[in-house]
Amino acid sequence: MKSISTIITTAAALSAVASAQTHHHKHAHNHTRPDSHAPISIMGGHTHKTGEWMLSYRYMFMEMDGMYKGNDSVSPEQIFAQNYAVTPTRMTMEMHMLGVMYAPSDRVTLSFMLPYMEREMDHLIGFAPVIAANGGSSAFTTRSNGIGDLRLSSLITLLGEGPHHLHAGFGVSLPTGSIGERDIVPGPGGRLSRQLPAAMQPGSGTVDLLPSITYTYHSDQWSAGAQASGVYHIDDNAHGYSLGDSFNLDSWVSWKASKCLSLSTGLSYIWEGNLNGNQSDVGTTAGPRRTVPTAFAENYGGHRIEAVAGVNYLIPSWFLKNHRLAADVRVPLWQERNGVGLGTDYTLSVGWQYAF
Ligand SMILES: [Cu+2]
Repeated sequence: MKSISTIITTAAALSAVASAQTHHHKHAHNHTRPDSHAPISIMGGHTHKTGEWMLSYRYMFMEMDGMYKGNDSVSPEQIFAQNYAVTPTRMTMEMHMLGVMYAPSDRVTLSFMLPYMEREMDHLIGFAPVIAANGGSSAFTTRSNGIGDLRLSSLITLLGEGPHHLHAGFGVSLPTGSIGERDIVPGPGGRLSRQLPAAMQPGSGTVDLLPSITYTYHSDQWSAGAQASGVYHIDDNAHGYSLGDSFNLDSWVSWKASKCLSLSTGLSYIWEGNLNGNQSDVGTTAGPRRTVPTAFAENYGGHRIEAVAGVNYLIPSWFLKNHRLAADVRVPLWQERNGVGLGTDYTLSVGWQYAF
């Protein structure tokens, strides 16, 4: 027993020395508090010190439920009354995202993120010939999954002294995700494999620019941050369209509840433009009717204000020391759609991060 307790004491002492050296080397102020990272759904919210690496995994689940026209929730019958044969009723999007960050210097942090996307969309049919072609059922679901678009960015620290930190992000999204996913979709001609609309495709099909700017402030018990970020699609893709450009404004306040736990709340504004161009391989007519709102560019985009609540946890024990676990949930307080489209219900994000 004596020798076991000696080993434990020695191991604990070595671990304490090792972690003290690590802290000294890695600038203790940055990664030793839970709120040194933004809420987990915000990308590029922190930078690293020279030589640091970070690995991360994020899982995001977004649910969209019910159709909107402008600010108003509308029924499937109201969509059919606008001459559509089919309407979406619900959609879920899941994202698994692997990330690597590396800082060649205190001023520059590089980041690499690769998502895997899974989407599912439920529909109702309001046009008798399509219901007949669907074996008499007025409901169907389409699914897609696959690798999404690879994002490469560099974050440049503009101000890194004292409690204030300001960094700019210059990123590019490369079209590694598919835009040719198909599934069985009923139409007047029967249940056939058809090209899915842009809303269901894992990729954008375009090279996109991802600019951002992030400010954070840290006091002893509190911190706050704000980030403006955008996605700019340079050109049209091989299916004749580009997704709408988008702009996000995120803000958050975090309270350091303990050395390892912080709670945050915030507000975000999310703006997304119309789809540009026509989706060349998506059908637009079902007899005298229009097919489905997602086949038409004017039904993409909109804007919303979301409330965010999150938790960051920095594991304090020496076995998983400095591994981070975080979660946040986003709920729209207000939303407006361009044309007619699914409203956002909520988004849940959870993640693991480890810097070394
Ligand atoms: Cu990081």
